[in-house]
Amino acid sequence: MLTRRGFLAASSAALAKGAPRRPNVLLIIADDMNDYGILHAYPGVKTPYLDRFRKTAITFEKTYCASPACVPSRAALFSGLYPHTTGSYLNGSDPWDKAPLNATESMPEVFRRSGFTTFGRGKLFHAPVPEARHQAMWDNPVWLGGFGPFPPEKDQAGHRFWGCTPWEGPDSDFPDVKNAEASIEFLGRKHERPFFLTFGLWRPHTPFTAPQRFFEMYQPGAIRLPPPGFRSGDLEDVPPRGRELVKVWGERFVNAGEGNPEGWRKFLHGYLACTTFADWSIGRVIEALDASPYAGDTLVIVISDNGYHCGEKDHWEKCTLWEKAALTPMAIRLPGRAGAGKSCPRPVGLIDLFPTLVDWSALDKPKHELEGISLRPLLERPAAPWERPALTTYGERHASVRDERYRYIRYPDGAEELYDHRQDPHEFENLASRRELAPVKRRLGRYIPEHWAPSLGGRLG
Ligand SMILES: [Ca+2]
Ligand SMILES: [Ca+2]
Repeated sequence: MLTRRGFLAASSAALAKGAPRRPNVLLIIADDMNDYGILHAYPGVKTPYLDRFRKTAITFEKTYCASPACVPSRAALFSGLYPHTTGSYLNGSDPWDKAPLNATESMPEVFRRSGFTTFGRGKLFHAPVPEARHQAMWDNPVWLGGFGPFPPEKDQAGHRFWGCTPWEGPDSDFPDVKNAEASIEFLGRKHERPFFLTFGLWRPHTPFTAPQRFFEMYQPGAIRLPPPGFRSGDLEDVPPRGRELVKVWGERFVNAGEGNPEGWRKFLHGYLACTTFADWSIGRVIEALDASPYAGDTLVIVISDNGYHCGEKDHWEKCTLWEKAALTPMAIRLPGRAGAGKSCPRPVGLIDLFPTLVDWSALDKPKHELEGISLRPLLERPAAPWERPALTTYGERHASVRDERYRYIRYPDGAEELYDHRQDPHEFENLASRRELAPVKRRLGRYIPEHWAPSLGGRLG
């Protein structure tokens, strides 16, 4: 493992004139990939490439998004600012051409100003970005792609995002495949300067279409129902505002759940197939890196933008404050593979990635203060002490704070939830009314923001 001195030496050496160039960075962002993947929270999930990657990386077992939806999560990731600072609380908030993000520097902009070649493909910000700003971020003409291909109308289950269909067309119908190939092509080129390559996937997000072979890797009869985090009647001890969040999203998938096991099995089959498809797309790019001259001096980060419910807490998709929506996979491979195969149990946030990269890659200081903190101490020593819990918010004044043991949730009306993960890893039993746990709520409540920026708009569901 690299010592702190080793890290500092590497950074100062990188800054010294004529020194070897700084390590490259490969950032891979899956969309809506929950803990079934890298963390194997669902029995039987198939992620062979991520499993192999994990052996070469440090896995952060408790990484939380700043917000459990694409746009606000990515706004926080790429700006280093929390939703309560920017007002980007929801999908549709489209923050990049509004204050304050229009006057900040995004992660790729800081890499570029610091002398890196930047290359971005696929689902990145998931919000409109002014063209001039796009050009300031990326050296390549960015091609994003989209959620398609969508299932044929007869399989759409009422909405083009809800269908669940093995795709019989060619792999190249999928933007993830095109973007993986563009990333592989980029890795095959000669680069004089260090690079910052971001590959953003559109899967396992709905619609659940994936090349047929990924569906065939799961036998429908062997798909476990219910998933391990499900308990009948689990919402009975959840306050009304928490149930409202479930209602906004959960009713989209009325054709699955306790009353419809076949629909539920189909949903899980689609999500698992798309998870395995994403695993393959991620694996192809990492294999290309490993076969390139950059294998030894590239920092590799694999994350998702939010977690995902597959019926746990009678809920589908994301946009809640519970573990299932807030927890995202994260594994980081250091150049030289220091710490390979280790796990870090400390609670951290995707918000911490930007400051970690500024620190690790010795980037020029961003023009604004970042709100996360560098994870370098945990990359050096995954079991190092860590005081700070992770904050996840969704909408104004909906806050969730996670330390290593507890999750504390507070809604705008003051209603609370408290879960003890040591006894209850699926957050079945709300302990918020237990008098003896008041000190835990007080301690975690101190991390709930006092000031909330005015909302930039968007939609709750
Ligand atoms: Ca997402
Ligand atoms: Ca419950």
